Amino acid sequence: MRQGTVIKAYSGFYYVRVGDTLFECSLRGRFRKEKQNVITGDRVKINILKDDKGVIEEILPRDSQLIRPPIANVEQVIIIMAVRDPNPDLKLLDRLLILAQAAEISPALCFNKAELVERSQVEEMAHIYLSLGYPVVITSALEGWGLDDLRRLLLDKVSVFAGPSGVGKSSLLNALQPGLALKTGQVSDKIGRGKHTTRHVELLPLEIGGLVADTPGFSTLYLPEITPEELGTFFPEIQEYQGGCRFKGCLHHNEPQCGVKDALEAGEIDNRRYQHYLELLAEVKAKGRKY
Ligand SMILES: Nc1nc2c(ncn2[C@@H]2O[C@H](COP(=O)(O)OP(=O)(O)O)[C@@H](O)[C@H]2O)c(=O)[nH]1
Ligand SMILES: [Mg+2]
Ligand SMILES: [Zn+2]
Repeated sequence: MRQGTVIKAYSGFYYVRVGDTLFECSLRGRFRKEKQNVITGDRVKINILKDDKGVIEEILPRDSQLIRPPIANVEQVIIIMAVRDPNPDLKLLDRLLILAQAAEISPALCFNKAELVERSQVEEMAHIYLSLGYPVVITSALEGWGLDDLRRLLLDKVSVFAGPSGVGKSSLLNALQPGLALKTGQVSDKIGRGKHTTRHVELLPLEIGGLVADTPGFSTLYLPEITPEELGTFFPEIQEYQGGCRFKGCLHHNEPQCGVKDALEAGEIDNRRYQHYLELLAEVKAKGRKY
């Protein structure tokens, strides 16, 4: 048996990539009986029948799973924002960072359309996230630079792109690998809505090694069921300064003698990030009350 990765599922067949070869596989009947479903990204063991045909014999345990779009074993989310047109939505960016970490998927950031503003302006934004320990790349899909940095991030990993429509996700993939010829300038990101709910997800193999989903990750932006106390664990700067909080379980909001608020006042914590933390905290608390 050979081990491979399901890169798409379509019309009852599963396309499994083993090394550089693609096999069209069916599923052993017992998986259907056991109601074990196979989704894009699953690592499977197959028996090769002949030519490019095979049968999936075994499904290996998943490390992670995105629900919408349904992809297993995603290792990395590349959060993409344009520096202009549309202006970066930093609140959405912070939310996507939390969603990625809560799903145990490593986030990285990409600021695209960087040729549209002064370099110093992009670097200022990049610096905030770099200093928190997140990988950041700065690109222009239009002018074709920063792409090697992006390739280095994607190398040998299973990644999805995330970010608003129009920031250049499809353009970046095309610039990375022109053979992909993905449609750009289209509002094709709204999967799971309207009539196109059955749209299948495909992982695109990169020539450099690595797989990227052809649809953006996280179509739902609701925070998962995390407690107010957990929220802070997804903010590296809160982790860094909460040792200075007087009260155990401090939420760094109205509590006195708070190390995080002290750091904020000292300018050690970015004020906008802290405001986003408070907004997300309110959301998590409101959600908790419903149950
Ligand atoms: N100026 C500029 N425009 C870009 C860049 N990358 C993409 N675009 C344009 O932005 C628009 C949206 O791009 P698209 O790739 O469809 O974005 P998506 O919705 O995130 O997939 C298109 O008109 C692209 O030509 C860039 O680096 N610079
Ligand atoms: Mg697109
Ligand atoms: Zn505190």
